[in-house]
Amino acid sequence: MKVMVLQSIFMVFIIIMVIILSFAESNERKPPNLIIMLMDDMGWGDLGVFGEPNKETPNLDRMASQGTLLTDFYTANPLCSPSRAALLTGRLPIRNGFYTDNAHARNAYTPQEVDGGITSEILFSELLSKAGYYNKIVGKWHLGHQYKYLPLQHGFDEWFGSANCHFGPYDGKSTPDIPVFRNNEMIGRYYQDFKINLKTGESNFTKLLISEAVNFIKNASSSPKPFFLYWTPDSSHAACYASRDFLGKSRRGLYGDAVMELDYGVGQILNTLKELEIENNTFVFFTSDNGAALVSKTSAGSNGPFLCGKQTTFEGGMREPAIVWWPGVVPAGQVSYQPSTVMDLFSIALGLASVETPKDRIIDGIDLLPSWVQGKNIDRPIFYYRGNELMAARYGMYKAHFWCWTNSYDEFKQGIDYCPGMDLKGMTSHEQLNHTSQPILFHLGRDPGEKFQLNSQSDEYKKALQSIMAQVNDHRSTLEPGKPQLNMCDRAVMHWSPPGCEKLDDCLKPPPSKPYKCDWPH
Ligand SMILES: [Ca+2]
Repeated sequence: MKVMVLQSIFMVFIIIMVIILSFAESNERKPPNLIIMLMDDMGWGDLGVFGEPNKETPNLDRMASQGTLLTDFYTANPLCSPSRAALLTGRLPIRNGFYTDNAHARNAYTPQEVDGGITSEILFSELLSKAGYYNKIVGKWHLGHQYKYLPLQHGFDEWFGSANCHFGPYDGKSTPDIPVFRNNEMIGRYYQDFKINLKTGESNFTKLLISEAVNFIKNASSSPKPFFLYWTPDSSHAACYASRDFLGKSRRGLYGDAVMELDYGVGQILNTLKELEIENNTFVFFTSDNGAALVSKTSAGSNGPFLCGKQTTFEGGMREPAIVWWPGVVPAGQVSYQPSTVMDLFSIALGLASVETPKDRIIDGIDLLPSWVQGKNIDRPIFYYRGNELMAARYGMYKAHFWCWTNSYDEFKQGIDYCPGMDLKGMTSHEQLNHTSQPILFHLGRDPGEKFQLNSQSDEYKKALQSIMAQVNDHRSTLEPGKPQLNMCDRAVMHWSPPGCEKLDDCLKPPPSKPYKCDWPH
C-alpha cells in the first residue's frame, strides 16, 4: 500500500515536472509579439528623419536609427477606412469591399450613417487569435460601427477607442455624438464625456491611448500568450488635439503639438518593451493610414516632396512614413527602398505567427520582412485605386497615371483643395481625365514630385509602359471586385443606442429606417 502511495506521489511529481518543462519550453518558443502603430492623416514628410525642418519627432527618429526606414511604403487607398480594411485583410479595397460604385472613382469611408462594414473577409487579427495571440486595439477602428462589425467580433480580445473619427460635437437630435467603447460597450461619447476643446485643441484622449497601450503591454508580457497591439490614435486627424503638456509646444501649431504627443507615445511604447526586456521578441511597425490632409493648408501635415495629399492617388496621398523596429532581427540604421504596402503587414503578421495564408482568396500582401531585413528588393507592382477605378500603377521606378482627378469644380470653388499650391495641367484636374489611351508616366526616383512627364514617344516611356501594363493586365485577369460595402447609408443605423448606453442613461431614439445611396463627393 505504502509503495503504491509512493508510486502515485512520484507519478504526480513527474506529471507536474513535464507540465512545468513544456510550459517553459513553449514560453521560450513563444512567437514574436506584434505592435502596429497606425497614425491618422500623418504625412511622409512629418518625421524629422524624413526631413521635416522643425525636427520635432525625436522618438520616431531614434526608432528609425534603431530600426529600418522604409522610403517606398504605400497605403492601399488615400482614405482612412479602406486603408485600414486593406491592412487587416491583406487585400485591396476593390477586393475586400471597402469601396463604392455609386459614382465613378469616389473615395468612401465609414461614417456613422453608413450601413456596411467588414463582412466576409478574413482579418489577420482573427487568424492570430486562433493561433493563440492575445489582441488589443487601442484607438480608431473604422471598419463599420454596427455591433457585428466591431473589433471584438473580429479577433480582438480588448478594445479601447472609437469606431469612427472624433467628429462632432453633434446635437443628439439629428446626429448622436460618437461613442467611445471599452470592448463591446460604449463608455461615453466624444465631447460629452471625452472632452475635446475645439477652440484650444486641448484633449487628454491621446494620453489615455498611450497609457492603455503601455498597460496592455505590461499585462500581456507576463502571459504565456504572444500579443498583438494595434495602436491607432487619431489626434493628427482634423480637428487636431493634444493634451495640455504638448499644447503650444510645436513650431508647427496644433498639428505639430499632436504629432509631438504621438511621438512621445511611440517613445513610451518602445521604452516599455525595453524595460520588460521583450524588445528582441517584438516586431514593431510605425506608419500612417493615408497622406497628410493638405486640404487643411497650414493646419495640415506634410507629404515632403510628393504631389498633393489625402483623397488623391498622387504620391502625396498614398506614400506613407514607415519604420520597422525589432532589435536583434531588423538591422539598425538601415534604409529599405523595397516598394511595400499596408497589405504586406497582413502577410508578415501571418509569417511571424507561423499561420498559413488563406487559400480561398487572393491576398495582395507579401511577407516582405526578409527584403526589409536583408536590404534586397523584389519587384512587385503598386496599385493606386480610388473607389472602383484603378487610377495609377507603379512598377520599378515608373508610375503610370490612367486617370487623374482631385475633386469637382463645385467643391474646389468652395475652397476644398487637395493640392494647394500644386497646380499641374492634366494632373490636378477638377474634371476626371481619362488618360488610359496614353497614360502619363513619371520616374519616381528622378522626379518624386510627379512634375516632369516622360515623353510618350521616347523608348524609355514605351518600355516602362509595357512593363507596367503587363502587371496591370495580370492584376485585372484575377480581379473579382468584392461587393461594395460603402454604397448604402441610413440614419437609423447611427450610434443612437449602442450597447452600454443603458448604464450611462444615454440611449437616444433612432429615426425610422430610410436607406439611401450614400453621397460621396470626392
Ligand atoms: Ca486617415
